[in-house]
Amino acid sequence: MDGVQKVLLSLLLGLLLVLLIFYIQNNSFKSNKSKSKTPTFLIIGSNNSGKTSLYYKLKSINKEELPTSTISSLEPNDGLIQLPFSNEAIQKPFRIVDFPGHLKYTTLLKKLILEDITLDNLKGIVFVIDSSSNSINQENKIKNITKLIFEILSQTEKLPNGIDFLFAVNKTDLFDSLPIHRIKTLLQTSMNEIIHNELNRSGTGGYDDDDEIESDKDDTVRQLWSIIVPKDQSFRFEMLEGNMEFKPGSVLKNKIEDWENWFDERVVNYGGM
Ligand SMILES: Nc1nc2c(ncn2[C@@H]2O[C@H](COP(=O)(O)OP(=O)(O)OP(=O)(O)O)[C@@H](O)[C@H]2O)c(=O)[nH]1
Ligand SMILES: [Mg+2]
Repeated sequence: MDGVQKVLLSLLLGLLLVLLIFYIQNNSFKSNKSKSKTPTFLIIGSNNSGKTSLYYKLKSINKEELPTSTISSLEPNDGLIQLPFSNEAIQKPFRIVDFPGHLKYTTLLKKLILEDITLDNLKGIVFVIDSSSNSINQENKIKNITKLIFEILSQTEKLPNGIDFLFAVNKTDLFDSLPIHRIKTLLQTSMNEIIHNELNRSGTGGYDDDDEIESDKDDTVRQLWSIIVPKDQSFRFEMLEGNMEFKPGSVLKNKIEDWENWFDERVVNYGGM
């Protein structure tokens, strides 16, 4: 092969490579685009609460195979489930995403909600909580849970009807599992603290409306919360636009009927059947 042939051959290979990259990018863009139009349910919550176990359990209702065990997730699990569970004849595909629990991923989670799933397609959020007192009593546990709830509600409550949450109080099979009303009260008290700290900071949008310069983003969030929680009142989940349901269960013991029903109700309400 002479020099000219070698140059021509490398040019040809280069061109093929460019075409291949273009083809792959184009196709993955298309599949992302169609995925992001699918109505979606999101599973979030602190780490080790049982999110991935629930994700696979829900998939197994659709007769998909369960993995024998889960490890702490570093990446989201992103798939499809057929809903409603209770009526196979009218099932349609819904996207379901299990997002890892570490607080350090919160910015990524917000990006996923706002830019990938989009609030329009988000049909509900399952917030999984490990109900064992062993877990709840860990230092800063409740605070970390409510920080995440606060961050996500600060986005979802911007919608006129908010987004519905299912607080899936998991691991009720454990002997030290706390009753659901106790968990709800702990979360409510902690949320109240976060909200009032936020609103009493000086700046615009909160209760103490002075003209210090604050970022616009902070101001909108504070304005939103000042409308949700009237001055001198304590936060209650019932004040939110989205429907907030607390339901006990256990993925391990297969006690997830209440949670299945919650999905089915959302799907019927969604009207997309
Ligand atoms: N006792 C009990 N254990 C459970 C239950 N559900 C899940 N687990 C266990 O809890 C551990 C954590 O479960 P995962 O599903 O991996 O938790 P995760 O929320 O996905 O955790 P990260 O990915 O780290 O955020 C595993 O050992 C599960 O077997 C339950 O209902 N009861
Ligand atoms: Mg996981």
